[in-house]
Amino acid sequence: MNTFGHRFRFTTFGESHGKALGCIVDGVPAGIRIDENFIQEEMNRRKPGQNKYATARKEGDVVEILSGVFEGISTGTSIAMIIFNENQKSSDYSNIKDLFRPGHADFSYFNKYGIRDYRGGGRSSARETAARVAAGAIAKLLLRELNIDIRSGICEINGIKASSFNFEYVKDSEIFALDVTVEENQKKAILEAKNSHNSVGGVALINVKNTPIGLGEPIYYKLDSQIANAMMSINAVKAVEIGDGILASKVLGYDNNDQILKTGFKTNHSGGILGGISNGDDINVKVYFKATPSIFIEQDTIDIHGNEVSCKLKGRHDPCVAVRGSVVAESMMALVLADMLLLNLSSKVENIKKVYSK
Ligand code: FMN
Repeated sequence: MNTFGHRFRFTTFGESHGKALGCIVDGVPAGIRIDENFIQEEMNRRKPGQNKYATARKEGDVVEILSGVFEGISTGTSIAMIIFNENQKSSDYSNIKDLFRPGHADFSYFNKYGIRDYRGGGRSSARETAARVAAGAIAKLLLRELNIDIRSGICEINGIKASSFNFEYVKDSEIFALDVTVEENQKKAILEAKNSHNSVGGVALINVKNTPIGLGEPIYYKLDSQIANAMMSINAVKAVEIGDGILASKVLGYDNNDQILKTGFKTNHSGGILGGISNGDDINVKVYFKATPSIFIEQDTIDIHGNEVSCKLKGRHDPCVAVRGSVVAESMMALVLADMLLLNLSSKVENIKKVYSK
């Protein structure tokens, strides 16, 4: 299944070492200014090869719009975008073509489909997330019309936690750190792991400002359930917390409830979502990424014939996927919210009358 969303939906295609990746975004309302520079800036935030904390694979990640936009404005038809792969090195994978890399999707893909594209993991590679960022940029352009702002940053690397969150600082940080006071130690943790041929995990925080009240479609398309679904669909994501998340199960009701005043909620433990519907407060979500599976330490595995073999990987890899993953999480948040905005339009008859009554 390669499609996500109901009213604002996108489909991605392409493999890590194939000719191109891309997406088709359907349900985009007509009349949105499609700022191609903005789409490219979003791609550039995610793209690899930018510093020593990311994979050395160099990709331009230039997006070409094929349809759905006329003279810079969305036409209401499907927007197709394509990103050509430029820097594949399939030879890095020839020595592992018959074996299953630990921590990767190789074993499960091969057992499910009986065939696998071993070059960089094929479709299971996080290269696919480039297409999501392109689709997410279109969603963000819609959200922008309503002044809904999504930001993200890294709040934890290898257990080293941020104690304050400065989303402005993220833009200046090579690892998108939210807290300058722990940034150096977080960077050190990444480089130490990288230099010892290992990898680290991390946590991204996604924050949404100015969310309208009412987004989310109970019962089976609740906002929090779809955010969790969207985030868990990102490669290497192993857990998602909405608001206080796990902490909410450890404190007393009085301490967890967000009491309400005329001026708004006194606190925001819920992360801006109650009963699966946005309550107008900031949406806060933490996304937990595991340590990069491709490491350069020898590991045990089996090959496609069931023989035990030793796995020695080559290639270029992110030592901490949470960093670039945070941009993907931001895009997925935009895509969920765009879908929820459109779905919510039919929640009341008054809304329908506003459009159709003469
Ligand atoms: N895994 C690697 O082994 N090397 C990488 O360079 C790499 N880059 C990634 C970049 C991003 C932005 C993301 C989100 C993930 C990346 N991953 C990388 C993670 C793998 O794609 C992922 O762990 C693998 O496909 C197995 O899937 P699972 O961890 O979701 O079970």
